[in-house]
Amino acid sequence: MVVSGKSKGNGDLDTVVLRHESGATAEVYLFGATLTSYKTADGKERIFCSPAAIFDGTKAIRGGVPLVFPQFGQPDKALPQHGVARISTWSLDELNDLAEASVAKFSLVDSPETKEKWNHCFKLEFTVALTSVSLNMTLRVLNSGDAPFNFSCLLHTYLKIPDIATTCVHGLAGRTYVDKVAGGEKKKETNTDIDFPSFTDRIYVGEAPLAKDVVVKSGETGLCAVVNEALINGTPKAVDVVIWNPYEEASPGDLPPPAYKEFVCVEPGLVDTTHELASGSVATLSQKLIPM
Ligand code: TA6
Repeated sequence: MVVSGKSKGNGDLDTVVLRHESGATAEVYLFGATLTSYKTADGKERIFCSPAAIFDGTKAIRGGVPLVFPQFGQPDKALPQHGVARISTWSLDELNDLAEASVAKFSLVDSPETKEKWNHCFKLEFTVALTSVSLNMTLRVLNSGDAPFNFSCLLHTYLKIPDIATTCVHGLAGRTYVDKVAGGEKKKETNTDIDFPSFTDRIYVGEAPLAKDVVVKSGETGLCAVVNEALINGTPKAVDVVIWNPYEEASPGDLPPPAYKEFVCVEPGLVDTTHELASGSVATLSQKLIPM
């Protein structure tokens, strides 16, 4: 009987390894609650992690699924780029091996350190559910304070692919996107399949249908179906989808070329605008990976 459990990863950092009876596995670092590996039952790795990722707790792990909260990018200079969630150590609250899924739940609450940068009370929960055919990740944001706050959140998923030159993302045709490579110009997606001939950094803005399914393909071969959705107080919200590949020109130091060739980021979020969360209210953001 395979069982999930606590382990140690790179840099001797605490991790949780999820093992499903099908043979599928996943690994999550308590640092940032960063999922760094998802292997399907056939043993194939579906998540990209940089070979130069830093595992000493001084900066976000490069790759996997970094959790972005309470800001996307760095509009508030008092906060780190992409906020505090991915650079904080989370707690493991639950770990259950059920027939249908192996599930781990992590949490992070505000602290003097976070309040120094962002003076609000919150509780984050990150739930990972591993099944024989899928991986479901849900980030839950609770405003545990007495006053509303404005926030953004995102799952910064690095999907492993054979080659960015043959990869495309299907399902965003017709959507408006913010092209950050073109200075934030708003454009309309006219392509059925988005390919990646060069540095790409786009926010596909949420609209109806509010949840958003895309398919990542290599040539005409489907690699992974990706289901993205968001709710606030149980009401579906239009989920934004960020698509990123830095190519060599925008590759950061912990992502030395040619690593950019091996991943595409497909990132569900509430990021195009900030969202207000009233005291006691809850937002959830989820992504389900269904490898093909
Ligand atoms: O994926 C979108 C993005 O905001 C890009 O603009 C780029 O900054 C990327 O995230 C990586 O950010 P990081 O702070 O992890 O280097």
